[in-house]
Amino acid sequence: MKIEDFLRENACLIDEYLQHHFSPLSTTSSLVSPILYGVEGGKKIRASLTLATGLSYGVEKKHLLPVAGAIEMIHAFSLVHDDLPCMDNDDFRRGKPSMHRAFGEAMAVLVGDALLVEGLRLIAGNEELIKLFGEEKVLDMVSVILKALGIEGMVGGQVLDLEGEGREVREEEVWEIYRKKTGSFLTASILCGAIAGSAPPQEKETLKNFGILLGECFQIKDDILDVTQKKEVLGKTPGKDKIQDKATLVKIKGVEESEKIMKSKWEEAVRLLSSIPRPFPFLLEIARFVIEREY
Ligand code: GRG
Repeated sequence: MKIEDFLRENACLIDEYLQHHFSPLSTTSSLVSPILYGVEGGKKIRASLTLATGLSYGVEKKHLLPVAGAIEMIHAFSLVHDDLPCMDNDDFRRGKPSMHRAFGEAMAVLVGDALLVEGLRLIAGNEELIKLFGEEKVLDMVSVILKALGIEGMVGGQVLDLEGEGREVREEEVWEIYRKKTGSFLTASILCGAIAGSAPPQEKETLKNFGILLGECFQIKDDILDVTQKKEVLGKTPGKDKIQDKATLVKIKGVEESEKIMKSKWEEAVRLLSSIPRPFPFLLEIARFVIEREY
């Protein structure tokens, strides 16, 4: 199966799963339609990382769907809050008006909150998941996600990202922003699949290091696309990093050198993954997609 087909199939499954999950609530809560607006579309890379890893450990895709769905809800939360006027102030996301442009700022804050909390609840409060994987693994998934979102993860990275605007930054600061803001949650998405599949601790450690490298590649590519891609393909406003004078590798090294660094990080990631004596066909293909993607 081609990676584009794998991603497309997963995107449909996740959208359908969440539609179905929230439909009983849709008559009682006006939050449901903006929640679905926030989750729909996008590449669903993080969900696919969970599914790809779990599949390599023999877990059935249908059993991983609540976890992958939750991962995408939490990712969507981060995009909704990232786009707010007090953050990166973006009017477009996934080829449509960003949440605060479509539903207003107060609602966007609340929808983001709901996506985060309900996403976590989809794992932590899911009896079916507890029956399938056991309480310990479910708790493990929740702690891995929370660690990835906390001070040493996404929220800490976002603070550094905002503090890095409009000033000279050292390369090491950029790597810290990339690892915390982007890499930590990508890594958690992989680890959730590994936990579901009872991966041995040493393999989880290797997958974690793979995730960190993949996160760095992902954010370098994101920053390159911000400079080189058109709005219609990107689905969001390009050229914003320069306007906001963001701390990016492209700002320090330029596009060409950043490409080279990204490719060498990707090679290292592939080497690392190949050291686990188990095939990871989809994970390897996602890693290639991450560096070759055009959006
Ligand atoms: C965790 C409490 C807490 C707060 C979060 C808003 C915020 C604080 C952090 C922002 C994190 C963020 C949005 C990082 C950027 C990561 C990134 C490059 C996202 C784009 O991901 P894609 O390209 O998007 O996978 P699609 O639309 O394809 O899903």
